[in-house]
Amino acid sequence: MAEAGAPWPGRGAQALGPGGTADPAGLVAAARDGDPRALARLVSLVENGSPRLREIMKLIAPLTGQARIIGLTGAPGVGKSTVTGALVRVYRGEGLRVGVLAVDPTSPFSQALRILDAAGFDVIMIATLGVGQAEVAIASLADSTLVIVAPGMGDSVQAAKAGILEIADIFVVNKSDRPGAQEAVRDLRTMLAMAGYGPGEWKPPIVSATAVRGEGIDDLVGRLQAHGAWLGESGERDRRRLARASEEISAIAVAALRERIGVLPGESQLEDLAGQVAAGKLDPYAAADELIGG
Ligand SMILES: Nc1nc2c(ncn2[C@@H]2O[C@H](COP(=O)(O)OP(=O)(O)OP(=O)(O)O)[C@@H](O)[C@H]2O)c(=O)[nH]1
Ligand SMILES: [Mg+2]
Repeated sequence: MAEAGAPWPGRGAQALGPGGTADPAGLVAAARDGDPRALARLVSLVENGSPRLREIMKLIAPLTGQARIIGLTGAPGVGKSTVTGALVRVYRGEGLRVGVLAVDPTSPFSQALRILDAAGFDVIMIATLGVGQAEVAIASLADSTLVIVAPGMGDSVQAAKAGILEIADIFVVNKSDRPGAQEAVRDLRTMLAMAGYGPGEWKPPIVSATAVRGEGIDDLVGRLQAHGAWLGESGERDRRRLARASEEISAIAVAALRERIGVLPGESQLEDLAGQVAAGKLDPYAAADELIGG
């Protein structure tokens, strides 16, 4: 999943021992030095739930929180990849290290994100497709979320329905070379006007772009910079990061509890208790107590 494309020269695989095993501290150091193989190895270790996951997370904790995280979301084909590519070129042109994560919402991408952050990337772009859970997940992880729409696909209307207003920090009307682009901008403007924003609130700007030609990208970069500044001044960055951290802790704690009490289907204790409850031998509250009490 991590296409953490390497903008730096690779330094070989010195952190990798025989059989691809490696000591996490060596891998982290190598990844921070710009070794793409060490980075890929770390990402795959966390994604595959390696027994060394905890050790890795502990090691990288003090190294995280530096990267600027930009989320991109929008219906299939609106131009997420094209916009990502254009932004990556601009940021790399400024000498920044940029990582790109393509998100599969079922995988623990927040941990891959942490790895990239700890590895010293200045900017991390995360993109997904489709409407639904993944978008919300991206918005909760990103500092700035771009909602991309394209004309003639009913996207802006669809966007409003999907509650995308709440997650958008910046709207991008891409494919502005196509008919209907101005209408899409107008629709979004109307929607934003109806939403109403108070003083001190961030009102999502609308950027018109033709990403295939690189048009509108400078404007977008400027808006991203302004949003970044607002995040800092308003205290919103800290609020978002706190919310992200508590979500992460809860998710890990709930998963650990589930594992501990064996709530997964097919686990023997649950099955046994279910049998007793179904047969009227035990009430469900008592059964739940027994499950938790272990
Ligand atoms: N006319 C026009 N086409 C564009 C523009 N930007 C992207 N495209 C084209 O639209 C198609 C889809 O672009 P992608 O960037 O792959 O879109 P995406 O949102 O990443 O698509 P998925 O990942 O499949 O959801 C490609 O053929 C692009 O070349 C644009 O500004 N104008
Ligand atoms: Mg794409």
